[in-house]
Amino acid sequence: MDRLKKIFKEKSDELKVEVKSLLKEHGGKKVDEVTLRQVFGGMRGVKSMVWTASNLDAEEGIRFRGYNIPQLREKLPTRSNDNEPLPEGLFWLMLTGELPEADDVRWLSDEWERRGAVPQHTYDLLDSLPDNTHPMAQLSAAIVSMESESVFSARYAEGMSKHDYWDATYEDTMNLVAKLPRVAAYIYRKSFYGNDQINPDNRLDWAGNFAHQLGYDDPKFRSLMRLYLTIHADHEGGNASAHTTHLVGSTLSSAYLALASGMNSLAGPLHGLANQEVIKFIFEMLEELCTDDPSKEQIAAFVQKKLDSGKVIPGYGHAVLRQPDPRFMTQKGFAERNIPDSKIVNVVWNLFEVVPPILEGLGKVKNPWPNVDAHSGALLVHFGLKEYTYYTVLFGVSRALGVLVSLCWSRVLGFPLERPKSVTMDWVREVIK
Ligand code: HAX
Repeated sequence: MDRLKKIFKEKSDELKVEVKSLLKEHGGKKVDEVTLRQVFGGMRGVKSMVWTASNLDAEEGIRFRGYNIPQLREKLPTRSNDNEPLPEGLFWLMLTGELPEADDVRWLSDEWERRGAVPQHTYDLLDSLPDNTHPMAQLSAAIVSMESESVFSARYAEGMSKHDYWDATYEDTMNLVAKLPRVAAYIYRKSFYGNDQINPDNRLDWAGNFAHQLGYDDPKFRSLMRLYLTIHADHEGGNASAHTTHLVGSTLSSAYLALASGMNSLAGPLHGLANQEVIKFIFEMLEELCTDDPSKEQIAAFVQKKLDSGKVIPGYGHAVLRQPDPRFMTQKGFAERNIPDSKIVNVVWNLFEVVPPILEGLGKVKNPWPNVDAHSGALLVHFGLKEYTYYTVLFGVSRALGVLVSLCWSRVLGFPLERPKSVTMDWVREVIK
């Protein structure tokens, strides 16, 4: 058993005992009440699942196993000559609850490198798709095609005991995370560089190697990828991509099928696709105003025009957060440290000043502040990655870390098939009488 799996097993054995006795003694305890508004309103805030990897506070933002992003930047191992955390370290932390040592992270980089080969039929499938297939649709199709390699599905077909589900899911998770950057980079080079593919560089870490295979070898871009793939990894369990992965996984679909479903969910413009919509919005604004340095007054007028035409301002608002997203602020910090004079980044910072008061003025937007997607595109554009239809794939590669860790935990804790209750309008009319 490998070193990470061993720690995960030990931790999960402890937690299993705790959960069993907790449910035996307190299983009937009420933890929430549901209002009619929540029933009609996308189940906002309804407490309905356990998610060990991270927790989201409306005011404070995300904490991964208790650590906020500034603490992660301080405590997770880094690559020499870089200050940004390695996503390998976050994966280790989310799975075990323990901060890894530098040597643990090196081991994990090597392990993912060892498991990274992508089946030829996945490349063939991608090659067969029309050029106008959205990169997120390509990612989803590629993940489904790799299901042929699922350890879970193979062992299940052979009659695996339910006590071994966690082990097979761990194997699928490690293999999938290892393969994702190669598949994602293949999609990028195929879609935008005439299928001129770049071989991995085995001396690099997971994120650095991804940057390299995309075709970007600027050390600052590698550094950005390490930070980017860390901060997008998880946002507790209720967001659409996490919840979708959880729901599909609860049917005992393999990690491949569950993750592909989560990616389909991430591909919606109210969720992960907002990162492409933000930069599209900015490009459109700059083109219309015929400047790359619009004034705040010009930006305000453009934002107002969008709102008047019945559109949302992408990158602003959140279902849970009620403050500027710490993931936005972290990216802002990266830009201030590394590329303070970038014009496109400056536009993002001006939007940050202009948009919140306008949204507040509408009187209905619960959170007028920027979310993670408001900043990421401008950083990518600065380094030359301008093909914005690809942006959500980057988000997806990162999000896989959190949702797959949680799938491992769901399997080891034996979470059952998810099946909430729906109601009819007749029931609603009856209940309010
Ligand atoms: N621009 C304009 N109107 C907005 C708005 C925005 N950015 N955010 C919210 N509103 C509107 C809603 O459309 C809603 O209007 P109606 O009552 O007329 O339907 C009203 O304000 C109340 O919405 P809310 O309760 O504040 O927000 P929700 O929890 O319903 O929705 C969303 C949260 C993120 C979907 C929403 O803020 C939005 O559409 N934002 C723009 C898209 C975006 O940035 N999505 C990414 C979110 C983060 C994420 O998941 N990243 O992956």
